[in-house]
Amino acid sequence: MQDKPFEALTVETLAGRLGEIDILKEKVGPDVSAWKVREVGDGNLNLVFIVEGSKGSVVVKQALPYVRLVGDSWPLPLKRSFFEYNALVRQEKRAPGMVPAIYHFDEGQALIVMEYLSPHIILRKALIQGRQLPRIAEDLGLFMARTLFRGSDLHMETRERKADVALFADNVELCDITENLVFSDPYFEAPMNRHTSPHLDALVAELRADRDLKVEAQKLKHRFASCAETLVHGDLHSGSVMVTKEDTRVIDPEFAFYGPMAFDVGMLLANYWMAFFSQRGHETQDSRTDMRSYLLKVISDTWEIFRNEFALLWRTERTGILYQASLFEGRDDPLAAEQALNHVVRELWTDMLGFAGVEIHRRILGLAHNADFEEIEDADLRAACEARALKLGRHLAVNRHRIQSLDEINRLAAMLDEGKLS
Ligand code: SR1
Ligand code: MG
Repeated sequence: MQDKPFEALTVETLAGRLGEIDILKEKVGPDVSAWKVREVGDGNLNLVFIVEGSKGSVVVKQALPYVRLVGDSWPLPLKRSFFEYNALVRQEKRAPGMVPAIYHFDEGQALIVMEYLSPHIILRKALIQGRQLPRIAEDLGLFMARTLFRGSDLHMETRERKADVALFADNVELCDITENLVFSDPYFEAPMNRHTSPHLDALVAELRADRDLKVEAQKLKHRFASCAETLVHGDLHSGSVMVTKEDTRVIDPEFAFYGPMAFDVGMLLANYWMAFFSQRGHETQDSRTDMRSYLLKVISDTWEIFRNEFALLWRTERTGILYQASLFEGRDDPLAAEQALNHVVRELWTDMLGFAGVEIHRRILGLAHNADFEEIEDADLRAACEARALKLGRHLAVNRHRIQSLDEINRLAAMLDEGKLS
């Protein structure tokens, strides 16, 4: 039997088209005519529906054959839904309980039916509102260490890993988005770029003329494109995390592919630094001083938790072909494996800082901006916040091999934020 051709769901057609799927009736309720459907997608790419019924609710996420943000002038393959589904399955195995439960996947219609997370909200929205989430550093530090370590040749059986590298290598178009939007477009006048103008024009010209910065951005792109170390989430910013005070979940891994281990960590920390610099734009009568301190602490804690968990997995789960235990755990040299671990963590550190730097730049200079800054209505104030972030981003990308600690970076961030450095 031939598969039905792809058709985008609508609020009106969803119940009729998905009402026969047993798991949906079980989760939402048997009376399909009573289902309430809302479209809530506010991301750049896909449709997202919440379906409510007498028994409960589910989320239906469907890819569109184009980039929603731009329209059908930018086609984008539906197969990204396949990669998202497969990444979610692997993430659940490697870091249990950290992604939504998956109820149903339809490859032809590019749709995933999954757990409705409630009362969760998107982390980015929470941070803009000035809400402090007590669990994010620990939960996301552990999530990254577990998924990144367990998806690499440090842990996996290498035949299985190579097959998986080949599977995800077909996620070409989403990698292409990142390769252009993150690593190249911010550094020249790419057609879809925009920035707060004229306020940032001089700084933007300076950054685009900065030879050291452009070389570093291309070195990072080189790592991104050619270093198939582990299955990365590929788009781990604060819009890809849903939170309550008690729970943290990671969503939206459609950009997943085998890439450099530090990419997810750098992207996440970059989004925290941007949240930090945007706080002055959201400060009304309520001071955001505590929120700023909280965000800097989240950054330091996330890295520390990531590093400690990575070290624990190194000592207890290093079953793969890299730095193989039989070579390093001899009785005569107990420190050899620790020396190798220090080397690997040092490389993660410098890569992470570089990826953070370019992620900051692309969110202010490129096509896809962050609500953290976009929701600051006063353009003077927004530009002031963005300029500080751009300067930190340049420092991270260019000086990453010389930077020793997050304390050092956070002190610099605080000085920029307080106008003590220009
Ligand atoms: C054209 S897509 C723009 C951005 O949206 C996604 O969330 C990714 O971050 C991508 O770079
Ligand atoms: Mg997304």
